[in-house]
Amino acid sequence: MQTRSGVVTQSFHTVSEQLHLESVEIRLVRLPLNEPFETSFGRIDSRLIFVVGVEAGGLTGWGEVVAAEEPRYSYETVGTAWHVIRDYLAPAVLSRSVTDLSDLAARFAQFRGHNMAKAGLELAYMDLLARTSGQSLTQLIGGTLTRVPVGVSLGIQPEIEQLLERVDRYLDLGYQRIKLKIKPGWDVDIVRDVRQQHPEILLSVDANSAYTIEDQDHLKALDAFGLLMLEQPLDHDDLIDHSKLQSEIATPICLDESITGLRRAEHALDLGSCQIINVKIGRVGGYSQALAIHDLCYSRGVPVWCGGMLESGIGRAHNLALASLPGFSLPGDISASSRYFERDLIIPEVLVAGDGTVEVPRGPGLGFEIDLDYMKCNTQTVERIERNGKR
Ligand code: OSB
Ligand code: MG
Repeated sequence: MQTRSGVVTQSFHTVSEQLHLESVEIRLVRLPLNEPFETSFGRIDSRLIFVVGVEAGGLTGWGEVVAAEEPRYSYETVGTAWHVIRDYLAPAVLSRSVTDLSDLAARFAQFRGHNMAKAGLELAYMDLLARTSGQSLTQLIGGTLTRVPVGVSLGIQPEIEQLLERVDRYLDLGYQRIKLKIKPGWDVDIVRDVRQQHPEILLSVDANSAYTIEDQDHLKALDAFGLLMLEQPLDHDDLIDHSKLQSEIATPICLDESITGLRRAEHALDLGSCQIINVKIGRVGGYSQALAIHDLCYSRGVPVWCGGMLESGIGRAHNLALASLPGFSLPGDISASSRYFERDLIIPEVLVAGDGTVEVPRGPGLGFEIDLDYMKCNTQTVERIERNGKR
């Protein structure tokens, strides 16, 4: 059977169910964070979760738009996604039956950018498609792993003591890899301290674009600590300077922000801008692009892993399905629900086992129940776009 790019697994193209979508529901749900999360671009105390629901034939598919409230990680925000889904993407989905994922992606491709908005609808569509055909998402996309290895992303702390305490805490919980957020002034020294305490662990750092190529010598100092990778040190849209930096340092560069789709991934690999890719379904515009990037990297032997965006359980469940593909050979940023939220939007919550793995759900669709009561009682805004153009 012809596979997606001649490489991987079973083809989900065989699942062809014409889906006559009746409505798209968009909803903003405020969830408090257990503790503030700080990166090189700022600190947040709660998460405004953007939930997307699509309906057909009495079933609902669920997705999540991972955009933040402020345009820092990306130019997209919950506000821009709301506008783009309500006014452009939802009408495009509702205008006529959807044949398959590539039909959906082709309709979205006429609109430039806004990948997180597009991904939110693709996720909901794929959950619905899986439920309609009585499969789990992992089955639908050709996942092979039944449990996926996970790591944790630790934000910038006021003092090194707090960071060391959190490293110990998450290692005790079993997490297989520790990722430290870094920025100028919170980098080489803290990495040295963590490495001294834990000489053997898988350790990586993520700069979220906090440096420039002028910082090359400073970043080279990280080579002393045997890091698994240095994630996105330079500009969010840069491939050229990353290529220069990679030729000067030994630590493998992993790109996150810079990889906005398949073409960018190809260019990054061709230019030698990175050795590893962080795949986020939201950043690349949905399953169609995420699967294609996975296939490209798998065929070239480039490791990929599944990134996170402080998703609720809905986005987290989709990440688990994605991370079950065979090319996801490094631990993902897929932590337990309780790492961020007191109570999640899904039942049961996502749990990390003592061996640092999470079970890939096998039930229909995303494999979790949605906690509708909790979702409704935390909803700030909700709007329904219907097939006949009514709102
Ligand atoms: O750069 O990977 C990132 C969170 C929000 C925005 C960007 C990033 C992150 C994380 C946290 O690192 C990953 C997670 O645990 O969801
Ligand atoms: Mg990152």
